[in-house]
Amino acid sequence: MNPQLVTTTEAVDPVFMLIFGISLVMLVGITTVMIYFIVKYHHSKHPRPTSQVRYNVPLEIIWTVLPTLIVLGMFYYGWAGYLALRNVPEDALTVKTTGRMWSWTFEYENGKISDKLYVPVGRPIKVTLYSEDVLHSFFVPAFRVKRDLVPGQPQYAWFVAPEEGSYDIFCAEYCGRGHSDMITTVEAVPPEEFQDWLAEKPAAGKQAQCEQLFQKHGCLGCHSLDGSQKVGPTFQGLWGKEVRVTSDGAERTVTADADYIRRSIIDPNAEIVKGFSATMPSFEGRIPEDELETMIDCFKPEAEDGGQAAGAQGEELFLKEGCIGCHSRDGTEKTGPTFKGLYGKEVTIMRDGEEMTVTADEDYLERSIEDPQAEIVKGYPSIMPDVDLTQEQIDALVDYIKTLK
Ligand code: HEC
Ligand code: HEC
Ligand SMILES: [Cu+2]
Repeated sequence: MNPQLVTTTEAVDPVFMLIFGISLVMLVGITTVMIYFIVKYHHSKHPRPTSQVRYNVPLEIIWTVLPTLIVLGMFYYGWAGYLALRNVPEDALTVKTTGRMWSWTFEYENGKISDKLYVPVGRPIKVTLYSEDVLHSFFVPAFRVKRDLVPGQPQYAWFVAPEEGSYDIFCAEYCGRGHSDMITTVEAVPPEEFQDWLAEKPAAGKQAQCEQLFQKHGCLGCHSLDGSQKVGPTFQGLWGKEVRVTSDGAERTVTADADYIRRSIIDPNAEIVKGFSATMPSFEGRIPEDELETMIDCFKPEAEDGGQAAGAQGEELFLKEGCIGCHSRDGTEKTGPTFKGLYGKEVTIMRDGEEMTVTADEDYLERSIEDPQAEIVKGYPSIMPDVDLTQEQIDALVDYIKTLK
């Protein structure tokens, strides 16, 4: 048998059916014979033992050899199936999988990190399994794959997704309070789509999105992002600037805040920037409201001064350091509070045994990450680990949390 020709499902299912079938025949057969004997040799029909048979050689041989063959047969198929599970096909794609309380992260050969296991359909995938804390177990029922993660002892498993789809991944080893949150999926996609996904830069964050948005609505024909002069003023450094404008024939100074920028886009001719002519068309009704809000956000300095790169780094850390195991980004409750809308929120905490309310500003977020036990959010257990991070990493995480509105 060449184990490399089968998938994990093909390796496991026949063995399972064989053993299950034999067990079923045994159960039914033995029970039937047992009931038959109970009736036939009942005490009421045979008050005294009458049999004089002492031994029966052919019978002894049959019931020794037959079960031995059956058991050896089960062993053989089981062993062959096991080999198929342990021999990873040579063209397998390796994905480093880390389990920790209570999340999974997947790291690809090019460094891309994800919280879902994206795989191309039809290609064998080797997952190398690492645990950062306690025992976990990587379990994908659809592919009959289950392997324990042992701290300090790398493990592996492999599988092939034969069809597109989303397949559950569970942790099959009880690992504490958030164990049931340790779920994610294998996302099997066509190979081309997988390549595109793999090549996508996580750093293509807000800045690229903003540029795309400005491009889409044609703003960059008249405005630059780099300070150079075009038909209109540059967008660089606009946020918070004092701008001289003419409105209703009178000149005055306004501060370029969100309101001003919104007015400038919706009703550009109400206030004309000094030194420019009223050539900007109105975009009223031409930009959907959500895009308009994103666009106004794009003027905020983080979008320009590299803070966004830190945000992308923050997202990577959020996945890599396992914050995602206890904190959601979409408002769902996990073991810890969600990060959605956290920045700027009023949080009730316990500090030195006293209850108080603080505002979740940068300082607070930084303290929460640096010294998680000093202030405990009310209603939550004080189980957040003290993760070893550099100042730069903490800043990146704080920046990232700020973007989760
Ligand atoms: C046809 C050229 C043109 C296009 C297209 C254009 N603008 Fe303008 N924009 C101008 C000019 C000229 C001014 C300066 C005069 C004024 O205030 O109307 C200006 C002013 C502004 C201002 C105020 C700038 C300041 O320094 O105070 C903002 C903000 C702005 N535009 C945003 C946008 C956005 C966003 C888009 C795309 C949705 C856009 N513009 C598309 C020409 C244009
Ligand atoms: C094992 C689960 C767990 C992990 C992993 C974890 N946290 Fe927490 N975190 C918690 C819990 C529980 C709380 C609430 C209790 C407290 O304040 O300590 C919390 C609180 C916080 C708070 C304050 C939240 C608020 O609503 O005020 C921040 C910020 C935070 N964590 C950041 C992080 C970051 C960043 C990481 C990743 C480096 C991380 N946490 C990893 C469990 C976790
Ligand atoms: Cu687990």
